[in-house]
Amino acid sequence: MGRKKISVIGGGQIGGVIAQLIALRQIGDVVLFDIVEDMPQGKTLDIVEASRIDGFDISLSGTNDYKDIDSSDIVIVTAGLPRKPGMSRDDLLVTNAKIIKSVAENVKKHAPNSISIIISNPLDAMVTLYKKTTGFPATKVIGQAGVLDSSRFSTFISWELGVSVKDVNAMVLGGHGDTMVPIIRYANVNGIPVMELLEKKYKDKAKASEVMNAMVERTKMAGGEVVKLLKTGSAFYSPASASIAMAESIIYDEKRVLPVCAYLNGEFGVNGFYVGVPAVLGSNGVEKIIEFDLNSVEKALLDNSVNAVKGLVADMERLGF
Ligand code: A3D
Repeated sequence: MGRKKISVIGGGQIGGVIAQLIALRQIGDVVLFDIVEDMPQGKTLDIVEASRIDGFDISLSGTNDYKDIDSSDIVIVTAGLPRKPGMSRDDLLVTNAKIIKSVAENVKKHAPNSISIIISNPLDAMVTLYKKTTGFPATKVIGQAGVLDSSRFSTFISWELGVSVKDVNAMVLGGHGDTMVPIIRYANVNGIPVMELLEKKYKDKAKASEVMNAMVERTKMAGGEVVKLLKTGSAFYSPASASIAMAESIIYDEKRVLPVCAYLNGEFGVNGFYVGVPAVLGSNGVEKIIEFDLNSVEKALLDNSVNAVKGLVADMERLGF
């Protein structure tokens, strides 16, 4: 079996880190595409010149020509503007919709059999537009949001409890906006419910809830927290890592259960929309949506998030996309 070909569309902050991670982990060969002349060529040259030091041996190239993405196995889309301080992800809608439409048309032409992972914001709307423009099967167009949002939630839990983040399992569902839904009930440390550990720590149920709610709120606003600190862009290391976890599950057919932005056909009561849910990722893309029972509070929160996604998609359609 030859190495997989992974094309990264958008060679900015996230695209550059993705290219380097693919090299370091030797997951496949990389083509980094951007409309800015010479920049993706410069970035990939810089990365490949570390190959002797880091000990990787793959092909990395930068391009401004979509022909070079021909017959890619995986396409990771990071093209589009990031947020500036004070902006919501939804403020990027018009600018990034134009970009995603042109990217999708070109991927459809040059890499029709690829599986696409979309990162550009506003995520849920951009995945929807990309799927519509390419006409690819929904199982092969997947959005990255939940892997990162869940990792942020897990990080805050590990700090609060003073335990290794490796033993924390926590999941965030719904749209990738301020309405996202961190699932408290199933958050655990090696199987032990986080709420139980918080109640033991504080010996007070109300205080434990207060601490958990603060972590939930921080998770929902975590992207904005980074934007505010960086001042000139948004998070890029962690979204890049999240997309690599998804790509690896697909390339190695790992069948990991990851929270991803997937197209729903009735699951969780949602029909015909992309929403963040747990799904099995394997060599065919989204191989299965993992449904589980939500309690009434979780259901109401998810419905609220789904409504926000529906509103955003409706706005995008009204704008002619
Ligand atoms: P940035 O460093 O600006 O890189 C974006 C790149 O896209 C630039 O190099 C542009 O030249 C390029 N580009 C613009 N138009 C086109 C086009 N038509 N075709 C190809 N490339 C083009 O941004 P970034 O890497 O920091 O972020 C990229 C996107 O990811 C933004 O939309 C962010 O909002 C989004 N983002 C998503 C998450 C999620 O978890 C979903 C997290 C952080 C950022």
